[in-house]
Amino acid sequence: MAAEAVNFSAMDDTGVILQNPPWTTPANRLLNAPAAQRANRMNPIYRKARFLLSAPDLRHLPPDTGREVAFAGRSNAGKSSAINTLTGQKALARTSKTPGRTQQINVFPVSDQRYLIDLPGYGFAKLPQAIRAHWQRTLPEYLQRRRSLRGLMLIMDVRHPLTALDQQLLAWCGAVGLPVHVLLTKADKLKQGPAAQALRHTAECLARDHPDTSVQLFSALRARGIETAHGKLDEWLQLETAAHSSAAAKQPRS
Ligand SMILES: Nc1nc2c(ncn2[C@@H]2O[C@H](COP(=O)(O)OP(=O)(O)OP(=O)(O)O)[C@@H](O)[C@H]2O)c(=O)[nH]1
Ligand SMILES: [Mg+2]
Repeated sequence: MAAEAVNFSAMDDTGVILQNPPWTTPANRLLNAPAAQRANRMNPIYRKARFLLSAPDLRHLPPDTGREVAFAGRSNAGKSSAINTLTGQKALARTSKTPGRTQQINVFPVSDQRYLIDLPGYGFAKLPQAIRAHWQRTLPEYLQRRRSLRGLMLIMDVRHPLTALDQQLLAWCGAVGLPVHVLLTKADKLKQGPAAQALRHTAECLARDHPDTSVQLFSALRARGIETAHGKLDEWLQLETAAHSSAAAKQPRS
């Protein structure tokens, strides 16, 4: 897609997508309402999230009967921090300055049969080879087999988006028809101009190669972009609010 085809008046001061630029999916139109309407859609249920279990492999996950959204991305990108910010809890998921902190699949129920899943990161060369090999096998298997998985939050550092491993993950998701929403996180590390430029560049690449993928800026540290991300989670988890009744009618993944 040509760069000039992308409408970048489509960002508010937090850099989230407000209109219907070419890379948004029909479902993303839920995110495009005025601020007051979006506030009504905010679902307090996320604050009730709690820790359930850490699964070393897929066999230890809860029964595959509910709905779940997984947070994936490179080691240290900010997956666990994003879960904490989106649930309004400081230490629900364990975070660390050192890459490779999350090494198991951590499961956080937000309500009955509705889960947030914190995945181990990829791309950290210093992890023991056996651990990396195990995860390289387990991640595609999880994406392919897990029926409860309704969407993937792909967390990318806004300063280093779309690495080769991120592209591989996007390709796997595309192959199994799994919807992806990208959080370009650590947006607080960039000034507004460079952050908007990173959003535009990422959106253009996604529009070209993965047209059903949506993207927004996010900061766990400054709690920016929460409403938009909650909108996506509400939709995928079918967390009922009056404003989301149309999204709840969407077909489950087949
Ligand atoms: N400035 C800033 N720092 C962040 C943000 N999100 C996460 N961090 C920091 O980035 C580091 C890694 O965060 P984590 O949430 O542990 O990252 P992760 O992706 O879960 O890492 P692994 O579990 O090792 O794969 C920590 O030092 C966080 O404080 C953010 O939005 N802004
Ligand atoms: Mg983590």
